[in-house]
Formats: sequence, structure tokens, C-alpha cells
Amino acid sequence: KVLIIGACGQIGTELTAVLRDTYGTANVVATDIRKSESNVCSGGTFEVLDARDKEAIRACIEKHEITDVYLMAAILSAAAEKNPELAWDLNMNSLLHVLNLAKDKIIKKIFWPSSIAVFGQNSPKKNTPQYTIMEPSTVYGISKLSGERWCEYYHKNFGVDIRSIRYPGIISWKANPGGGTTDYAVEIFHEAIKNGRYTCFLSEDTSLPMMYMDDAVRATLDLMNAEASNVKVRSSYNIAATSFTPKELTIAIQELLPDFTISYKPDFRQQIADSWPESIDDTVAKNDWDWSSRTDMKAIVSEMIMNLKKVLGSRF
Ligand code: VAH
Repeated sequence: KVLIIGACGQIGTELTAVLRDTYGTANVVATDIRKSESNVCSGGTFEVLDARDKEAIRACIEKHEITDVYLMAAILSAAAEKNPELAWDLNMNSLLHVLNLAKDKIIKKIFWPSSIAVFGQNSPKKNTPQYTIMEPSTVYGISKLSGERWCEYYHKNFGVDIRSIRYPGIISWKANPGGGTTDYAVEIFHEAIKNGRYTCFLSEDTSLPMMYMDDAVRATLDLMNAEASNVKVRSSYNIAATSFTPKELTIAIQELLPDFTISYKPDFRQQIADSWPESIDDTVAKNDWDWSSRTDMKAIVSEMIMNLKKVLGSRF
């Protein structure tokens, strides 16, 4: 049976829905730090669980006979800069709790998300390789790089079956991101449909790796279901779909919403974005577990606008 910690987050929400569809609602336990109105809580077993509380995690695992854990709880890049202590505590200790429970054979398999935030200013910017210089300059990136090192250590020394993906910016319409630097690429669609205009907190030529949520969730399940012997990377896998700038995204949006206008007002998140890669090389994931993306920027734009028009009720 499957436990999701952080089930109400941007990825957790959609991951929970797919896991319930895949394994049956009765075999999936969704948890988060607080209850919400979302279908995550009403659509199956939900419990309040603080990812920093090891004994609470252990009790939940034993109560529900959990074998697999998806640890999706984290403080993202922008929020982490505002609250470093909480971000380090949550991002790092939740992982160590789960790793130790797996070392003690209480958990069979773990998924843990890393991020392109593990790369830094002096990592190669274009087609950033699986193995390269990694000097993250954000609290979030530091916590994710440390986490990758612990994942590999627990696999090598205790045989823990933990699997991880370095997610790019993820774009979705079912649940909003919170506290990220790539969040502009979600907010822009909501604003375009509701108000016809958006003030972007990154400069127009800031290119970042991005991916549609469906691709990210499929990658997660494909990696978790891969033969253990094929999962050769036990730090975290690069995966990629597309890269674009706010300007390129705006032009694509204007093809469907011609009246849409954008203005640029970079804030502290510009420095975070400037330290990250522009594009990612995912050859290793392709070779090890047959990863491939299916949704490019044009498809993301049409999916987002079509679905958000239904959800938001469009004025266009
Ligand atoms: C963030 N969406 O912006 C997350 C992610 C690569 C970006 O880590 O912090």
C-alpha cells in the first residue's frame, strides 16, 4: 500500500489522483500538514501528518500497512529563502526520517523529489548533464543536493530502494504551486484568462526548464515501477521536456488569447532563476528507464488555456 506525504501540494495533488486510479483508492493513503477542500481529502483515505514527526510517520505506516512512500512535502525555492530554518528542517529531516524507516525495513520503496535547483551558477547552463559541478546557492537547492547525497548513501550502505527525479518547473492547472520560482509559468495562465494581463517577476529572457504535470507524474510512476537493476542513478535523475522564456511563453499564449499583455517586474526570484540551468540533458534517464517527454510548450499552452477557461469561466 502507498503513502503520500505532502499530498495536497502541486505535484502531490495530481500524484495522489493517479496513484488512486492505478492502485485503487483503498490502497492509497494521502496525508498533509492540514486538511483541505481538495479531492485529495474527500476522494479517499486522508490523514493529517507532519512530515517532520518521525513517530507519526511510523505510526501511519504501521496502521495502514504501507510499503511504498512518496515524500512530496517541501518548502520550495522562493519560500525557503524567506524561511531557511523551516525549509532545512522540513526538507532535510522528513527525508532522513523516511530513509531511516526504510533502513529499519519498515518501508520497502521510497520516491523523493529533487530539483534542477541542485545546479548552481557554475554548472553548465545549456543541456546540463546528469553529472557535473553542483554548487546550489539557494536554501532549497542546498537541501535538495544534500538530500540526493543521503539517498545515494542509504542505498549504497543499507540497500534502501529510494528513487528520485530532478523535476524542472512543473506546469499544471489542477493545483497551484506554492512558493516556487517557476510559479510565474502557472500564474501567467490564470491572469491571462481572468484579467488579460500579467506582471512577471522574472525578466523576459529568463530561460528555464519546464514540464507539463502529466509528463512529471508519468515519469514518477515509470521510475518507481522500473526494475531495480535498471535504476542505476541513486542520487536523482535529470529529466527534461522543454525550456522557454517568459517572452516565448507570452507569444504562444497570444496566439490563443490575442489581447493578452505582459509587463516585467523582476524581484528576488530573478537571482534564483539566474543560478539555475536553461536546459537539461536527460540522456541517462532515457537509457536507464526509457523516459521520454510527450508535451512541448505549444501543447502546454493549449492544455492550460482550454482547461483553465473551463475552471475559471473565461471572459474571452
Ligand atoms: C521551484 N517549482 O520553483 C520549484 C522547482 C525547479 C523549480 O524546484 O522552487
